Amino acid sequence: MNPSSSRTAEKPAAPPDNDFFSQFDPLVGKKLGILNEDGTLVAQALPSGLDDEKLLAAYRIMTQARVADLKAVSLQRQGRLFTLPPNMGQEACAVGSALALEAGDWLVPAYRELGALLVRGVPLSRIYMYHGGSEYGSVYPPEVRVLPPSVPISSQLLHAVGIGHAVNYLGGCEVVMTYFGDGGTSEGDFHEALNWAAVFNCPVVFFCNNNQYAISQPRARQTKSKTIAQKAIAYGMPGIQVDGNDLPAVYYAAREAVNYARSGKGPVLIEAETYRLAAHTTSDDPSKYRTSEEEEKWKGRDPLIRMRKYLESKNLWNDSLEEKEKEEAARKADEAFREAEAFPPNSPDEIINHVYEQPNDELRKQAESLKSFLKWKEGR
Ligand SMILES: Cc1ncc(C[n+]2csc(CCOP(=O)(O)OP(=O)(O)O)c2C)c(N)n1
Repeated sequence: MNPSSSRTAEKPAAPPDNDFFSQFDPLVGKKLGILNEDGTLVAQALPSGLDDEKLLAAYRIMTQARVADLKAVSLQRQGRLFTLPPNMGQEACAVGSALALEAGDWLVPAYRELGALLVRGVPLSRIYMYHGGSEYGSVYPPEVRVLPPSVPISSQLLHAVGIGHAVNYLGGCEVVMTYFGDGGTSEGDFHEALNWAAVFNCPVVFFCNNNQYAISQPRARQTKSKTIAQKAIAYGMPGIQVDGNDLPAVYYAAREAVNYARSGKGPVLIEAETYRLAAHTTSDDPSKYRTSEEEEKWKGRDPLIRMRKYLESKNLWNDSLEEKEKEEAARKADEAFREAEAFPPNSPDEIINHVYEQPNDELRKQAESLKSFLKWKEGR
């Protein structure tokens, strides 16, 4: 699934106002759901466009993301990668949303969207390189139209709106999908981005991974709003809450949002309710702020288990296919890491090279300070 850079998507006719989104009043908090936790269907049918082939492809990428993520955490524990943010539990959000994009659309991630990057064709080796401290890990093939991960919270939303604005200016028909967490909604950048996108009708889908925590801060400490989706009302755009552990539901919400944005009607805010099953980063200890009861409850809602149960009920999957898929995913992850290992971390002098045309005094000072720290560390 490697999108080409050609503008393949046609600008469709504008749908009637809010026909899809008006079913999901974000103030009431009625969530879009398609698969129950036991893998049975909530409604009679899956949304159109989700045929067996697409569901299997989605499950395979979710599996690849899970296996690659667990491997990354293990490599970090061995000291072979640096601090990283695990994705476990959020695979349906990442994969379901990215699958709704067309070739030529743009994806502007935060740092917990491994599955979305894989959908777009970002090589896994680049992701490992990034976590291994090599700047080459941020260089993606241009045709995937994915920006590098963004760690400054919500700053990427403004970049996404900038791209959306450029699309309008150039008369294009691409859509931009951008990601952030529940904590990201407390940043000024979030409000500026949504406001600008709405005022100027930018074709941007704002995808909030509401994983219940911003490091140790629970969602209740970010906002007094009943839902995050309802913030859309203030900016004058549709907002929808979706079960983020339900791949078909995420895909459906994202596809409707992408169609809406592409038709020239402007941005949409999606709040996907999910849970990060692992720590915030490999430097975090969630037992300090979460109960094991809460973690167990969410483990039962694991998006991979739910999809697997559904696929098995349709005779599309079984234990032997599962085993083979995991082996293949592990083989690909091993190969990607071997490739990444050939790219060592950049030196302090190298990392300041591309901030400005020429490094300024402040950057040189920072590089010197990092060099003395590394020297001290080596001598310990
Ligand atoms: C502008 C900025 N402020 C603070 C931080 C430190 N920080 C890193 S992750 C994080 C929490 C983000 O939580 P959320 O947006 O919910 O995303 P999640 O990590 O849960 O996916 C914070 C405060 C940062 N990276 N950038």
